Order: sequence, then structure tokens, then C-alpha cells
Amino acid sequence: MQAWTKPDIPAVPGPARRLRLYDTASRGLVEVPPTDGGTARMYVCGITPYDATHMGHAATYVTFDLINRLWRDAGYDVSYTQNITDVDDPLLERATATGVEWTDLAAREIQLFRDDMTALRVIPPQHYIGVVESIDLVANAVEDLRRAGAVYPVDGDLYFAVKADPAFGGVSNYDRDTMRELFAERGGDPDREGKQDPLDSLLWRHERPGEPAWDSALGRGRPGWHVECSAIALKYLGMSFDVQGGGSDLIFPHHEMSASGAQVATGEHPFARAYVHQAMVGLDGEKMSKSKGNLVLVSKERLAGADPMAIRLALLTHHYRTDWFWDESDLPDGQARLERWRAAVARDAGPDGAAVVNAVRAALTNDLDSAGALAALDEWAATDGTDSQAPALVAQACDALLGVKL
Ligand code: 5CA
Ligand code: ZN
Repeated sequence: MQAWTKPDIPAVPGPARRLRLYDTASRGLVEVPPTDGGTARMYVCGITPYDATHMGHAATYVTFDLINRLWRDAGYDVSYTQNITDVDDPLLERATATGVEWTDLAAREIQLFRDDMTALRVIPPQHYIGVVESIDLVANAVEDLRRAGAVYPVDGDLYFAVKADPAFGGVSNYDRDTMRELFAERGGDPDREGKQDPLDSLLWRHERPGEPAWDSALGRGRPGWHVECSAIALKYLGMSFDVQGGGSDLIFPHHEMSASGAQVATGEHPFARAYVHQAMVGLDGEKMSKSKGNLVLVSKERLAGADPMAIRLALLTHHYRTDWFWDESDLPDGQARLERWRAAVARDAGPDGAAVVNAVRAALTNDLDSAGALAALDEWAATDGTDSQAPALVAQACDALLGVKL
């Protein structure tokens, strides 16, 4: 699948820093990649394209964009893969409910997502991979699991036996009761009869009337959700890549299951070196979600005249590991900050540019302290100084490190 337009990324002078991120699996900060130089590899779970990009999605993709930018700043080549869940129950249900072809709905929403990402200056992945174009890949991944003895049928569907992975549970660290509850809430089927363990997850769903299906060695049907991300990540990144990312709603079951699937299929561990999760963005006291419909949409705000850089700044005000609620003052505040910074970089001189860039790098590489980075820049913008190089340097750093073009 074609991704979207890559923004320019200026090089920023001065010493870069190594990135430390909070890893959900080990419950602590880890340095990723663990060594200097070479390629840093990241997989971020992409959209299910049945509705437009909301501020929660945007927060997620901007967070992982910061990681991408900090790695590039530190001299790594970045290999970035993102999937698109372009066939799954919620998409098919929405298409039926609104009387459109599911393929048309997906194509329309994917294009809107590309436009939103381009406007927000998010660096595109090198591999932007849909499930529909990966049916054989996913079917082969299920075959690999079958060879590893981890697959059994239930009424013609195929299931992954979680007991095949001795490390199962090690991504989320949740207890069984919590896992079971979240599994039921997030697309799982703990109570289906015929399963060996309530937590076993669907790998392949045999064809049902009125549903899309593809021929494969597994029979006619379509892939389950989790195995799509194991298969796509393994093909484009390989095992033990640096960062597996997504929103915290994916910790369980999705990231637990996709890690287990890859670990059992390859006999290697771990799937990823760090599991990094963006906290949930909500509206009016509830998680923002396509299924609830309580959405603030990036495209709608853009259409109403919002500067995408003000949207980006509004998102960056919040630390990625803290849940927060979108508020109607967020966008005007982002716009006001953008204008202050634009005026500041238009000056002939300002306070020490190298010092503020150093402070921005220090904050961001410390588990993406974007609020700390913004505070350093706010202070720089509000202070007079004599460094005539500073305005250009600060504008470059905002662009390259924060993705905010002034
Ligand atoms: N296609 C799957 C991942 S394989 C999926 O979760 N799609 S999604 O469209 O529902 O979400 C896309 C991305 O945005 C995921 O990484 C998800 O965790 C994240 N996300 C969804 N809602 C929010 C929210 N309210 N706040 C922050 N991130 C969110
Ligand atoms: Zn995923």
C-alpha cells in the first residue's frame, strides 16, 4: 500500500542523545536501540479504516513520530512498518450499517488518514501494509504456528493455543482475570464453546455468508486480527525489533497475542525489545473511540481552518504516558503557542540557541518528555538574547525534532 508524502527533515547541529523509553513488558526505562549506529526498527499498529482520524489516533502517530525523529537525529537508519487492518469485523459492520461497500469505505478512510498524516508532518513508514494484500503471508504464519503445534480448530475456525508460549503474559503483566475481562471487551471470545483456553485467540475465520473471504491453504476465509501484525512485523522487520507501538488499548490482548504468535512461530524471544504505549485520549470523560462516536477529528478541524502545526502542538503538550481529555481550549492554546514561537524565530537574535536545542534533546530522549521540550522553547521564545544564529537553529530543531514547522 502506498503511504504518504515524506516531510523534509533538516539536520540539526550539536550532539544528539540516546533515547530511553518506558517498556510496558519490563516495566522500566530501556535504551532502544541498545547499541550505537545501524538500523533502528519500529512497528506501529495502524488504523482500522472505518472512520476518520481522531485526536487519539493523531496522538499515537505523533508519539511514534517523535521516536522516529529522535532516532534519525542520533544517526540511525530507521526501518518503520505500519499495518492497516483493512478487513475486520468493525469495518464490515460499519459498511453494512451505512450501506457502502467495505472496500470503498476502507479506501476512503485510508486516503483521509494519509492526508491527515501529511498535514501533521508525520514521517511515513517505509512499509505501509494492508491485510488484504497480505492474505498469503498471514495464512503462511498460521501454517508456521500449526507446525509448532499451537493451532486447533473450532467449528472450522482456527485458534491459537496460548499455552504454546511459555512467555505468554509477559508483555502486559496482567493477571488471568484482567486478561479475561479485557479479552471480552476488546474483540475476543472467551466464552466460545470448544476452546481449550478462554484466552485462545482466533487465527483464521472460515467463510461466512455475506463476508469477504480468500482461498488459502487453510481453506476459504479471512485472517484473525493479532496474527496479521505478527506476520507483517516478522516479514518486514524480523524478530527482536526495537519498538512495538500503539495505544494502551492494545496492550492486551493485541500486543500480547501478536508477540506470542511470533515467538511460537519462530521459537525466538522477544518479539520486540520494547513495547511502547500511548495513553488514551478522551472526550467528555470517555475514551475517544470510533465505536462510541465521541470524536474530535483531525480532518474536520483542518477543514475549519486549524493550522495542523497547532494541532500537533496541542497534542505535544501532554506526556504520552498520561491519559488526558481533549478540551476545546487545546486548539486555541496550540495556535497561540505557535504564533509566539513563529514571532520568536523571526527575531534577529535570541538567547543561546545551542543551549535550548540541548534542553529539547535532553527532554525528548528522556522518555519523550514533550512538555519539558515545550517549556524550554517557551522560555527561549519569551526571553531576549544576542545569539544571532539562534532563531534559525531553533526553527530547525522544532522542525526536525518536534515535527513542528514554524
Ligand atoms: N488496527 C488496529 C491496530 S492493528 C487498531 O487498533 N486500529 S484503530 O483504528 O482502532 O486505532 C489506531 C491506533 O490508534 C492504535 O494504535 C490505537 O491503539 C490508537 N488509538 C485508538 N484510540 C485511541 C485513543 N482514544 N487515544 C490514543 N490512541 C488511540
Ligand atoms: Zn496491530
